[in-house]
This record gives sequence, structure tokens and C-alpha cells, in this order.
Amino acid sequence: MDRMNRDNPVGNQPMELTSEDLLQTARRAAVRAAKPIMRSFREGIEVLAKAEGQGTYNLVTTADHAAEAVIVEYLRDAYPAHEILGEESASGAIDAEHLWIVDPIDGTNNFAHGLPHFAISIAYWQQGQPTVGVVYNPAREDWYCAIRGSGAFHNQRRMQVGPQRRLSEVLIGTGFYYDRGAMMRATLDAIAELFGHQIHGIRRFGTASLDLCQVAAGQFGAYFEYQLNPWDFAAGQLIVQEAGGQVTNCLGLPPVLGPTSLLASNGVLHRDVLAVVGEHYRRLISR
Ligand code: LIP
Repeated sequence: MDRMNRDNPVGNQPMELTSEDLLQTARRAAVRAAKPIMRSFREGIEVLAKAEGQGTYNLVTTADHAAEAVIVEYLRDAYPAHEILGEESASGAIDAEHLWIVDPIDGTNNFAHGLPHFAISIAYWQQGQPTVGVVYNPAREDWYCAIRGSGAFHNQRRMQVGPQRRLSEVLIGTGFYYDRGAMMRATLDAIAELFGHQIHGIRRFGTASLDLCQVAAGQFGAYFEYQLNPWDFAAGQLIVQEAGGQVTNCLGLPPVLGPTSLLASNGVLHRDVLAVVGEHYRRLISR
């Protein structure tokens, strides 16, 4: 049976969904979305105003909307009964049994400024558990994929978090939400304190899903942000976990599938990073 019959049999009960089927569906949707994204990246990017009150620096482009429309159409065709939560338009319920979480262009500001460091992030969560994650940078043909319980892969090569046991041995990734007030200052204070632990450096690459993949690949010892949206991390979280890493919010609790702080690490360093990052976060939220 071809994919559509198997996944969407007319009049029959849908066959059991395998995680591999779901992964391939996510990959096919990403390949289709890459077409309008890369056409715009090469021929000209049209930047639109984001929603009111989100600052002039929270950019969105026509390619974001076009790519999300392509992904949503493909997923709806493949799995009509599933729900979809997307950054630009789809508003699936986060407690749905079968939920796809989509960021059509994570790192939109990078994309809008012509930096080839952005990604299509597609995750499938089942009953509130991350099950499949795909993060694809079409500008570099870089695929990061994971299936729960089956490991994480970068272009078919198995990923493993780094072995470092000291802050003085690692780079740490971070980011700044669309806030230029207390949250930004708390992030800067945490960065300053981390430097006091002789870290090798801070990296702010502007794409949360790829930052998480850098942790999974052992390139970052840890990555934190004081606010992300679910579509920024839903796929990357699973990729870190399947590479042997740990992901919590900045209070050390499991992150909710909603706006949340996030800390990812190789596991060994989690407590040490949390001691710094968590303290500044607690001061921020107790203001
Ligand atoms: C971005 C994240 C980045 C974060 C930005 C923004 P977007 O997502 O990938 O890590 O620092 O504030 O949330 O908005 O480009 O999809």
C-alpha cells in the first residue's frame, strides 16, 4: 500500500502508526516546506510586521507563512485526525493525543538578515510525550532527527552529548526572547556569572532548535533561554534527550508544552548550570 492508503485508508481503520512512518512524514513535510523558504532566501525575503506589541525586532516573513501552510497541508492530508500547533497559524490543543508542533522557520531574524542559520522544526508528541523530532537547516542540508527510544542522528550519524564534567571545559549557548527589559538583564547577569566559572565562551546563534542540536552533538555543554515557545523546542528537546542529555525548565522541572524557560545540558553539568541560571531566573520571576 502506498503511504496515503496506508496512513489514510478509505473506509478502513488506519493501520498502527509506526514512529518511523511519523518520522518520514515529518521529513517529507520539511522537504516540501524548504522549497518556498529557499526560493525566498535566494530571490528576496519579504519581511512583515509581527503581531502588535511584539517589538520591531520580532520579525516574520512571507516565507514563514508559506512554509507553515505547506507543512500543515501535508500533515493534515497524511493524518486528518491529528492536531497541529504552529507558530504562525495552526492552533492545535496542547493536550491532544496526536499533536504536531511546527516552527516553519526557527531563527526567523537570522533568515530575514540572510544568515544561513535557521531551521524547520517539526515534532510529533503523543499523549503529551515527545515521540518524533526533526530539525532541518535547508541552507546547509543539515538534518537532526530522533525517535523516542531510538537515539538521535545528525545526517544519519548517531549523536551523543559531550562528556565534559566542568563548566571550565565547555561552550554554553543562550538566547534572548523578544524582551529588552528585566528578562534581557537577567540573561546578561547569568552570562556574566557563568563567565566567572571560566567557561570557554557564550554562543548566541539565534535558533533555539539548532542550539538544542548543538547540545545533542556535544558542541555545547549546555544551552538556556528564559522564555521560548513550544515550537522552538518541541523537536530539539527530544533530540537532546535521545543523545543522552537532560532538559528541564530553569527551575529544574520538566518543561511544559507552552511558553517556558528552558535549560538543556549533557546531564553531567545540569546541576552546576542550573545553580547559576536558576538563581537569576528565580530573581526574575519573583520581581
Ligand atoms: C527564536 C529562537 C531563538 C530565540 C528568539 C526566537 P523564532 O525563534 O529560535 O533562540 O532567542 O527569541 O524565539 O522567533 O525565530 O522562531
